[in-house]
Amino acid sequence: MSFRASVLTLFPELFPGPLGASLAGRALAAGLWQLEPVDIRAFATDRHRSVDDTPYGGGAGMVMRADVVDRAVATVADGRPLILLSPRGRRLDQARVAALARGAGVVLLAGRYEGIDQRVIEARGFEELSIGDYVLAGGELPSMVLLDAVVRLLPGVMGASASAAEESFSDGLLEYPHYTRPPVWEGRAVPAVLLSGDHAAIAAWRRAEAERITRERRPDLLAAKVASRAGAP
Ligand code: 9D3
Repeated sequence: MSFRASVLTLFPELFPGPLGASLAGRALAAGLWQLEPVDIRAFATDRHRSVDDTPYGGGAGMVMRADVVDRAVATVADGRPLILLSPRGRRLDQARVAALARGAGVVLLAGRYEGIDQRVIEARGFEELSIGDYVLAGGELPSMVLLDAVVRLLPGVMGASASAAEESFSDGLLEYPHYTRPPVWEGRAVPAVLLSGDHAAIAAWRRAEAERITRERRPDLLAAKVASRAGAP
């Protein structure tokens, strides 16, 4: 009944990889989610276990076969969202991550080669998601990125205080700067307000810093905030 992630891949041995360590790894061991790598090559039928072929119309590279991919999908499809990690997908964002975390799980298809036969994408209704505008060798690392982002939001994975901090951060600003001991390091002092004990002044300073950093680095986030608010703080 816990969140179930099936990952269809030609490299099942890459999993759990980093998802077996730290927060996601502890949650996996605790049964808060399940990870099921599915070896696409197990669904090849010919002597050479081929999963790819040359593209109709010509061109560079190889294309993953619709029939082989579809047989792999059929063994796990149960109504969970079907997601193809793809450089031409819509960009993954925190809103999609949060929506996925509220559901029963995901079926992720990690592509290799130039791409996947379009017919299986359409026939199964795959949603295509990218993790950013740079070129990777395949969809396995993006699958892990998506799962890392989703798993930390599952009930019981983060502590209550971290979850509360998460909600207050979801106001669309980048984070304010953090400091800990020592109070002076290599001639650099911690901002005095943080040592003042004045909690209202500290909250105001952090807010102002978060806004300054967001304005300098990600003005698009501020624009999105202005566009989305109807008299909110
Ligand atoms: C020359 C055309 N290439 C598209 C930019 C082909 C191509 C390159 C790399 C096809 C697949 C890949 C492998 N990448 C992914 O599968 C992938 C990915 C990525 O490369 N960047 C960001 N997000 C993602 S999600 C899956």
